[in-house]
Amino acid sequence: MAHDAHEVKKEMVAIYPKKLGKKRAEQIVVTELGPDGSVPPIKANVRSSPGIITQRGCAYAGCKGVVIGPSRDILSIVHGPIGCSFYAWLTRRNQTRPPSDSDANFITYCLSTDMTEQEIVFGGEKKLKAAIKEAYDVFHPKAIAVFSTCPVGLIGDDVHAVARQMKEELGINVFAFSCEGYRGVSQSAGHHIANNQLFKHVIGVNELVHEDKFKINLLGEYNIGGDAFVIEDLFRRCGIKLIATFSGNSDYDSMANSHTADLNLVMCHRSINYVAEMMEKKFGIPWLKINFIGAAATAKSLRKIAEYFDDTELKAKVETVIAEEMPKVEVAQQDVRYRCQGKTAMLFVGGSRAHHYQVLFNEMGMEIVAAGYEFGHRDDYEGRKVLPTIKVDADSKNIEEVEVRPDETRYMPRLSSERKAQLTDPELEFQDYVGMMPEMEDGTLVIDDISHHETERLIELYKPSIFCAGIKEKYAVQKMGIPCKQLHSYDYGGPYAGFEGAINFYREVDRMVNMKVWSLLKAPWQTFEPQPEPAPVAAD
Ligand code: CFM
Repeated sequence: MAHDAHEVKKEMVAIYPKKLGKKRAEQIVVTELGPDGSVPPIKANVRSSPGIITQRGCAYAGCKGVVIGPSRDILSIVHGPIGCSFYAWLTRRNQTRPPSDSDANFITYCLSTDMTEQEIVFGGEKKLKAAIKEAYDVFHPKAIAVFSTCPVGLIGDDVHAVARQMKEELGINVFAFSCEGYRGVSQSAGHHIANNQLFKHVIGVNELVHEDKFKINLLGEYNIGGDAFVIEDLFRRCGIKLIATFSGNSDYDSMANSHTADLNLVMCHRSINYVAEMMEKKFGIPWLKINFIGAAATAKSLRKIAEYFDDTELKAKVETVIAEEMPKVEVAQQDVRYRCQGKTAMLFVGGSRAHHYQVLFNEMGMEIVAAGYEFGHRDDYEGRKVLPTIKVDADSKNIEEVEVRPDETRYMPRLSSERKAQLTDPELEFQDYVGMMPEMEDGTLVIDDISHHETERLIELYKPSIFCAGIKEKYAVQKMGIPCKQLHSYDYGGPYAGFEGAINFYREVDRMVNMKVWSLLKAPWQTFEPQPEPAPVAAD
C-alpha cells in the first residue's frame, strides 16, 4: 500500500475542531489482527456530528423502507406529512414476484395520512383511523402496518391503540411501529423497532405445517436487484425448503409461519439479528451466519446448511450444485483477473455490504484499501464477541428490548446439546458473526459513518480504481474521476448474489475500472482559464 494508513488518519482528522477530531479519531481505525484474533476497538453506532455530511438515514427509513417494505402484501400506511411517503416511494430496488397476477402486491403503492397543521395541533388519531378504514375498503389486505414519522411522536398520537382498535374492528392483523425518524442515531434503530413488532405481531400466527425435511428461513435478504430470486433457486436445487424470507420477495403468511422452520440463516446481521435471537429463545430455532455474496462464500454457506442438518443426501446435493456452478464462475474470474488484478476498491455502505462485497472484489484479484459502515455497530466490525462490552447509551435505551421467554407449547429445541457442542468450529459461525475487521488485511483503514471531507481526502490520496457507496455520494465521487458503484441499489444492475450474481458483478466492475473515460474527465473548473476583462462600454 502506497500510504501509511496511520498518517492518513492523522491528516484526515487534523482539519476538524478539537472535540470533533477526537471523536472522529475513535471512529477511524487501522486494522490489525492480534494473536488472539482480536482487532482494535472502533467507536460505532453513535450520533453523527452536525455538519460532517453523513451518509446515514433515519429510523423510519430502516423500519418502513428496509425491513417491512419489501413484503408485498402487508399494506403499509405512513402516518405523517406527505413528504415522508413521497421521498420513500419506490426508492429501494427490492423486487417481488407474486405467485400470480391476482395475488396482492402493494409495493408500488404509497399510502399516507397526509398529516397537516390541523392534525399537528389537534391530533392525528382520527385521521389515521379513517385512513386505515379507507385502505381496508379499497385493498382488503391480510395485514396493515402503520409507520410513525417524527411529528407523530412529538404530538403523542397513540398509534398502537389505534392499531388495536382497528384490528378488532376489521378482523385483520393491524400493527404499528413507533419508528419516528429521530429515534436512535440512524436507520439501525428502525431495524430493531421493525424486528420487535414483527416478532410480537406476525411471527407465529400461522400454524401451517410443512412436511419438508430441511426447513429454513432466510433473514436479512431484501431482494435488491433480484438477489433473493437467485438464492431461492439455489435452495430449490439443493432440496432446501424456504419457509420465509425476511423480507425480500416475501408475503405475510410465510413470515407468520416462519416459527415452523428448523434453522434461521442470517444474511444481513445488522438489520435482523434481533429476530434470530428472539426466535431462538421463544421457539428454539438456532441460527447460522451465512453470506451469499461471492461465489466462494455462497459455496461455503450452502455447505454450512448441509453441515447443520448433517444429512448425507443434502450434502451430496449441495456438492452437485456447487460442482455445476463453479466452473462457470472460474472462467469468468480468470477473464476479469487478467485486467483487474491489483486494482483497488473502497466500500462505504450500510451495515453489512461493506463486509460482504469485499469477498467479490477479492475473488477478482482486487484489493480493499478502506471500508466502513454507515450505521453498523461494534459487533458488525469486531465480531459478536464484543457484545458484552458494548455500553448502552441513552440513544439505544430509547428502543424497546423485548423480554422473550420460551413459548409454553411451541418451544422445541432443534438440536440436542451434544449436537450443539459439535458446532463450535468458528468457521461455521453458528449463532455467531465474526465481523468485518478480522477478515481484512492488516493496515487497512476502517471508517465508521464516514464524512464527506474524509471521502474526498481518501480519494485524493489513494485514487482508488472504484469507490462503492450510494446515490448521495455517487456523483460527487465521479466528478473526481473515480467510478462509483452503488452497492445499495446496484445502480441498474444485479443480481449479485450466488454464483450467477458473482459473474454479473465481476463483469460490471471489470467494465467500470477499465473504462478509459475516467482519466479523460475534467470538470469545467479544472479547465477554466480566466477571460480578459471585457472592454468598457462607452457611455452615451
Ligand atoms: Fe442490511 Fe441491506 Fe445493508 Fe441494511 Fe440499507 Fe440495503 Fe445497505 Mo442500503 S438491510 S444493512 S439498511 S444489507 S438499504 S439491503 S444496501 S444501507 S448495506
